[in-house]
Amino acid sequence: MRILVLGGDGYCGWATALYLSRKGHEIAIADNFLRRQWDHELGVQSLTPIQPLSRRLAAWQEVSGQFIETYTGDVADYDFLRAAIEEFQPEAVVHFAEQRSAPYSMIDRKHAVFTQVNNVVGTLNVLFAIREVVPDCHLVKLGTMGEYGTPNIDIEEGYLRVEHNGRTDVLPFPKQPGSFYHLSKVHDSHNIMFACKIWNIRATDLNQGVVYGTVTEETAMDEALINRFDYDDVFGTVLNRFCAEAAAGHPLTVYGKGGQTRGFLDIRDTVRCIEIACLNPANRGEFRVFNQFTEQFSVAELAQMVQSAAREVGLNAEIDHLDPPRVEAQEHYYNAKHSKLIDLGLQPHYLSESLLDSLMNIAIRYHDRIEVSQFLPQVKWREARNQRSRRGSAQAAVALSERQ
Ligand code: NAD
Ligand code: USQ
Repeated sequence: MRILVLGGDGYCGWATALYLSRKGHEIAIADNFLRRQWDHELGVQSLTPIQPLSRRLAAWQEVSGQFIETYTGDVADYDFLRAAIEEFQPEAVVHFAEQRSAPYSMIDRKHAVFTQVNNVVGTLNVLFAIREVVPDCHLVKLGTMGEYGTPNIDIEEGYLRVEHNGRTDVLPFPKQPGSFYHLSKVHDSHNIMFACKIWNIRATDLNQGVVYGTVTEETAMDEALINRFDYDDVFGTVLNRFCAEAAAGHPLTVYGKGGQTRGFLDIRDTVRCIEIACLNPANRGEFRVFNQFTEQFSVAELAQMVQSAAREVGLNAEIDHLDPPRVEAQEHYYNAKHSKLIDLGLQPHYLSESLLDSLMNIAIRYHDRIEVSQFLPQVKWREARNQRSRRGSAQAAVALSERQ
């Protein structure tokens, strides 16, 4: 297939582009390197030493013999996106190109506005470009499990059968997102659903859980292909952070009681889920939703698992319960369905089997690059101004000022 990967220089996008390329698909990446700019803005860097995209792609061509096309530009710039889609003529567009950090979106007004404009306008542009240029193309859009929040009932895959005053209907599952970032995904979902209905577009919304791990078969083929590993308080996700903390001898930073339960998946399953979605497209006019995760854990369970894994390699990891920086339920019911991708052939990797290889050992290998000042959470949901905001205003990223 001809597959355009928007956001292909990022964490999920890079692993996906290589995986699909190795499978023989014709791949193009579009990215404007905003993610790399956010590292500069925040004064942080990936634990792993990632290479510039051009060097990554040259290394990929050398080890695999496969060429990946690139389009450098902003998905929120319609002329750029339309031209890229016109030239590449994709059969599927995989859309990763959004600002994906909840804490980043909660830094201050500027970052909240930026996140929603970048994400919502980008997705609207993708929808319009598909409609105008490649109406049969399948949109595979990365959503998030966080769109649902933590309701006191089972979470279904996208839709809920509701009985009300003697009548029944199947309606979008209620959304209770927990940050301006997660809200941007809800807005996207509504826009995509509407576009499918009015323009007969085909789309799959992949409500993905928290992704962990760095290593895929492809990124392991050469050091220059290494994927990013974020561990800072803004972009680092919980498991990466716990492993980096253990490797640096810092206590594991559980926010509050640690009963927060989420869906998780290995990055090797992310890339396979994308392939499954591309190979089994939604029908014209269909807005399909899959819950993309393989296991659910509470934050406290994860801390204990990391503590045990650390012990196996001779590290002593303490567990700290910090004042919760976010506004979220710390103890709650959580049971989210996730059978549709399994039914289509996903064979999950489990955390108990990959915690050491794909996370802890990577954290240990690069522990010299860890900055312990990046561990404590600096963005607080209820504070009007916080440390990240003060730093941000001193080193404002070009992109932020351009969009407002
Ligand atoms: P990432 O930040 O590593 O990658 C996103 C990429 O998109 C970056 O390379 C960035 O430069 C690019 N980008 C952002 N805005 C752009 C724009 N306007 N134009 C062009 N390029 C742009 O993020 P990720 O972790 O790879 O996440 C990818 C997608 O998956 C996001 O939509 C995210 O919401 C979703 N997701 C991620 C996770 C996770 O745990 N990482 C979990 C669930 C869902
Ligand atoms: N947490 C801690 N300690 C930490 C970091 C996080 O206790 O040091 C807690 C958070 O409070 C939260 C949970 O761990 O309850 C998950 O936080 P996270 O930062 O790992 O993930 P989250 O903010 O939810 O966002 C990540 C990705 C986002 C994606 C989302 C999937 O950054 O792009 O959409 O996971 S989901 O969680 O299903 O919404």
